[in-house]
Amino acid sequence: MKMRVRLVTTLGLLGALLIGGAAQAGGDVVEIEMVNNRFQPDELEVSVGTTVRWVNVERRSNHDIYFPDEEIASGRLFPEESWERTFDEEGTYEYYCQPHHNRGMIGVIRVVATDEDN
Ligand SMILES: [Cu+2]
Repeated sequence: MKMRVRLVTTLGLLGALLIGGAAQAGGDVVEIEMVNNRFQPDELEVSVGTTVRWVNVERRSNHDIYFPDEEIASGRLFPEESWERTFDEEGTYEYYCQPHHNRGMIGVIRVVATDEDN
């Protein structure tokens, strides 16, 4: 897992793309797409240390990511823009898109301990 972290750091986008397909374990990068006014997937479980990257793949709409409990906000993301957050602590992180909250654009990240910690 630690090697994967270093790989992402060293190779940047290329590394992230190579690893993306297997990104469920700690230290990886997992992508969530924003499409059709939804987060896909809208529910995600990741290991501690995982970086989640939200990517706006809409043609026109812009979105944001807002964690109300912590008041952490991405700012507006226009098409093809992305934003990342690394989750270093276990927990359930509920979030939503502020402009489309009332239309159900919500999501949740569940961060669980890695096998190495058990
Ligand atoms: Cu939105």
